[in-house]
Amino acid sequence: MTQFKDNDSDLQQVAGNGLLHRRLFLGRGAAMLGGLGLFSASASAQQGPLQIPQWMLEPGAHMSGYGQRSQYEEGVQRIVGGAPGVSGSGVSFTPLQNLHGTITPNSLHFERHHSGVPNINPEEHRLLIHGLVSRPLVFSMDDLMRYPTVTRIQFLECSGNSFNNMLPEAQQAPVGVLHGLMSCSEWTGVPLSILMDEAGVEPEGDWVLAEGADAAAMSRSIPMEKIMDDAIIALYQNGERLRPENGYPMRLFLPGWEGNMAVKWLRRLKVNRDPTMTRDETSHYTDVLLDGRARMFTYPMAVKSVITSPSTGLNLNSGPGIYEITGLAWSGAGRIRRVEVSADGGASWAEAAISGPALDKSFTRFRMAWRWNGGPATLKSRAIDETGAVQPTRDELVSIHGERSNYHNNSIQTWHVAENSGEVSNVYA
Ligand SMILES: Nc1nc2c(c(=O)[nH]1)N[C@H]1C(S)=C(S)[C@@H](COP(=O)(O)O)O[C@H]1N2
Ligand SMILES: [Mo]
Repeated sequence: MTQFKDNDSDLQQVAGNGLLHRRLFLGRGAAMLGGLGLFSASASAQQGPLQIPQWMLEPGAHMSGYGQRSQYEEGVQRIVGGAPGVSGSGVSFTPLQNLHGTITPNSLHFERHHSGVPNINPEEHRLLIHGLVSRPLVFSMDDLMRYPTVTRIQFLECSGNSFNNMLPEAQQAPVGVLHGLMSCSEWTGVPLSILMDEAGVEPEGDWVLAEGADAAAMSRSIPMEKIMDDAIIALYQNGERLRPENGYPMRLFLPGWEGNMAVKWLRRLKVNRDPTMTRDETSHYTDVLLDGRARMFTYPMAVKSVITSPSTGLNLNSGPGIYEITGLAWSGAGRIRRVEVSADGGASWAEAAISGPALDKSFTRFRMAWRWNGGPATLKSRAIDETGAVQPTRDELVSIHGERSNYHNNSIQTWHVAENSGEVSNVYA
């Protein structure tokens, strides 16, 4: 937890329970805090001259062919889940509590596999486009690498993300376990519209079956409109080739749509008249409604945000003072227009500062300065996207879906800060 020394009585409170104006995180605002000495709470120069540390007494390690993080950071790990006794099927969560900024390092991208990670030799891998096309095509990796590519920074979120918060009792787990089935990367790949145009889609070809080369042969039906709009065959993730666990050597990437449709290890695209009704779009990834029926084909991930710090385990243990509240906001419908934060359980809200340009269908980092007075506090964030859609409360979502729906939970996360101890817990409120 970042804490600033609170010695400025002019910091303007803009909403209940100590929320301060977002200008403290805009432009030269932070420099103003620095000038007031607010950052230097623990950096006093009392200890005398700097010592010469061990690592200055001899040359350091040689260059290396492939970089590794510091040994002191090895504790930052994906949190690996999965059903007992089932090999290869399950999830691993991105440790959002350890990450800042908006890009997820490839090694920490969340994982969801239905039958493990295949070890694919790219020389032998082929992508077939067939069905209602005038010219079926088969691509080797080399063939595909000759096509033009596009590069975009976009999130990927499993529609099962935040399922923990649909359980009857609020779980006390790190924010990564509660919301870490999502990540954000720079994806580079070939626009699928180019390949489809080359194959020549028949007029009645309204759907595309996408199939993976894993043992699950996981497959989904994608509307042709999305395929021709912004779908890509992703080859690179944050500048390097995809990791095996994220679909090497190629995956389908559908900006803003539920993660399940981003078929990894892509081997086949079949153009059809209708959706195929595969196992993954009928038995799973449907939304149970109050009357017991299930809604299929909920594609875009709705507007959402979460405060990543403070959060469970990231307690306010330096006592009362000024803290940074920070988190992520994103929407499958486009850009984030605004993020609001509340410290009094939703009674009042203040606008957070947004870092950098809010990119389309991408993680957007928000920050808010907060003066914690040591009393109890209830923190929430609420995102609004460029379509005007507002993130719902858990109660609002439950009134539509009941509590039996595991998917598409975009409701507001609430953190409770305990009086005095500053311990943070997950609550439903
Ligand atoms: N072939 C194949 N594609 C797949 C899956 C899979 O198990 N097999 N899992 C899907 C699910 S449910 C999600 S949420 C995303 C996860 O992508 P990631 O593991 O790269 O995070 O991939 C999707 N694509
Ligand atoms: Mo998923």
